[in-house]
This record gives sequence, C-alpha cells and structure tokens, in this order.
Amino acid sequence: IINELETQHREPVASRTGNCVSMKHCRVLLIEDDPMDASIIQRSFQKQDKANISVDHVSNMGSAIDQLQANSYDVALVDINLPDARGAESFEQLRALDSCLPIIVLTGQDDDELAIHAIQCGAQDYVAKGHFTTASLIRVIRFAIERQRMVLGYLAEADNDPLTGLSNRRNLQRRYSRFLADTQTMGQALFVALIDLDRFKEINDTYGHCVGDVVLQRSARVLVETASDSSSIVRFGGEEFSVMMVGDSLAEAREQIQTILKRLEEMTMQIGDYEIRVTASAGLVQAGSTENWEDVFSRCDEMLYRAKASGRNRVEA
Ligand code: GH3
Ligand code: MG
Ligand code: MG
Ligand code: MG
Ligand code: MG
Repeated sequence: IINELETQHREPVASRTGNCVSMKHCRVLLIEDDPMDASIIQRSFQKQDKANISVDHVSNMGSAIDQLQANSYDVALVDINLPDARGAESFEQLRALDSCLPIIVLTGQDDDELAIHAIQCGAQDYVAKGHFTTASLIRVIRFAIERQRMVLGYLAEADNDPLTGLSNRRNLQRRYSRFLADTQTMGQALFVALIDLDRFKEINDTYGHCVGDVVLQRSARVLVETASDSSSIVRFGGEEFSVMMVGDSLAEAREQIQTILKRLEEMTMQIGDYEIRVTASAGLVQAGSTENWEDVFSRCDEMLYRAKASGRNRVEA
C-alpha cells in the first residue's frame, strides 16, 4: 500500500533564478551613484565575455524601482549609500518590491556592520568596492543566485505538507492577514472553515495507518478540486483542513463547504483491495474585519465541535 502513496503536486520553486546557475545569460541590475565605481564594475564585466553577463546601470533607488517594475533581473548589485536611500533602507525597498531577487550589497571600506545587517535581513552577500577582482565578483554573483535559489526552495519546503502537498499551517497567520486585507479592498468578507474527517481513527484502526495516509491525500484532493480557485486550503493538523474563502455571504460560503462534504460523502475510495468511504464535519465563521486569526479559528473550532456533537457529516455556522 505504501507504493500507493500518491505523488503530490508541488509548486515549482523559483525557477526564474535557474538561468545563471547553468552559466546562461545573466541580467544584473547595478544600482550605484558613484560614476567611477559604476564604470569599474561595468568594465570588469565587459572584459569577461564568457561570463555572459549583461548589466543595466541606474544611479538611484527611484530609477532602480522603475527598472525592476519594467524588466526582470537575476541579481541586483546595490550600493549601500544612494542619494535617495541609505543602508538597510535601500535593501528593504528592493525586498519589498521583489522578495525573491538575490541582492548583493556594495560597500565602502568601513561599512562592514551595515553589510552584515543587510545579510541578516536577507541579502545574499556583500562586496567591498575596490577590493574585488572580476573573477571574484562573478563568483559572488553566481553564488548569490544559487544560494537564493536554495533558500527559496527551503522556504517553500518549510510551508509544504509532504503528505498532501498542501500548505501546512506555518504561514497561516500571514496568509490570513493577507486575505483579510484583500477582502477589505474588494469590499467582500472573509470566511474561514475547519473541515475534520469523521471517525478517522477507525479508518487507521481498521485498515492501517498507510491506508489512512492515502485517505488523507485523496480527501485533500477533493478539497482542492471542489473549493473555489481563490480559496486557500491548508492542512491544519492531522485529519483537519482549513479553508479560507472570500465571498459576499455566509450562505454562499456555507454552500461551498456543503458541496465539499457532499463530494467526500459520495466518493468511494478504492485503496488496494479496500473500498473506503469517509465523511467530514465542518465549522464555518465569518472573520470580523479586525479580528485576529486565533480568535477566528477558535470560533471556528467551536462550530466544528457543534457539528460533531449534532451528528457529524454537516456544517455548523
Ligand atoms: P471525530 O469524528 O470526532 O473527528 O473522530 P476522529 O477519529 O476523526 O478523531 P480523533 O481525533 O480521535 O482521531 C484522529 C486520528 O487521525 C488520530 C490520528 O492517529 C489520525 N491521524 C492524524 N494524522 C494522521 C496522518 O498523517 N496519517 C494517518 N494515517 N492518520 C493520522
Ligand atoms: Mg568610490
Ligand atoms: Mg553611493
Ligand atoms: Mg476527525
Ligand atoms: Mg481532528
């Protein structure tokens, strides 16, 4: 049965930065206000045709932001002192615009502390101006891109539930805040549901844990296929899933959850020699416009408890 564990759907991770790693063309955005420093860096790349690096140069943060909005880059080389941004600030502005872009900080000789601060905030490396060779600069760029690709991979991995391929609850709070903000700009409401498989322990006890795992995978798939595209589904815990949905009315949200429960109920899962059927119960609430996520999920859990207590295979809202 273990071989039955189905392969999961994983979102591709940061393929955008894959280019440079294979020494293909690499696009660098150089943000440097000192014309001399900028031209030294640009010339060192020109000497290295083989490295296949192209550089766009801008001399302030405003232009850098324009460039980043219009083009795609593999890496940014950013001077730590710009006329319109200084120190960690410049770094943070770039991060806010593109959370994936690898950033290398260019420092003067006495800026080590600032540079280290930038690294702590997520920059990949720093280069002291006047203290690099062309070869070392290219190496720093390649390494920064590769390191960032790995970091993004680890981050995606950390948010992923390996059994179902769904997100786990690690970033639920952030996700919830983003959803809540979105619903407010759209003038809609946020609905949160907790869906818990009924008497799941019996499935494990009767068919074994491995079969239970496959039931969880297939149930997760039903949720993904049935919930609306804009909803966010998370494996909240063992046999419990959360669904966040944007909508106009509780009745509409309730109907969506009811449809999910109905599809689960109607499905027969063929797993090995077994034919297994499951049902689930759900609690559903509308999030208050300023309500924190713990309170919402705790209200939701109360509703779920009621659904269980009043006979299971139903939604309480
Ligand atoms: P209820 O209808 O009240 O929800 O009953 P239940 O049996 O579903 O609830 P209970 O909390 O008693 O049991 C949940 C079970 O889910 C117990 C646990 O072993 C099982 N479980 C949790 N995570 C996994 C998992 O990843 N794989 C498998 N196979 N079982 C899991
Ligand atoms: Mg200088
Ligand atoms: Mg400067
Ligand atoms: Mg259960
Ligand atoms: Mg449970």
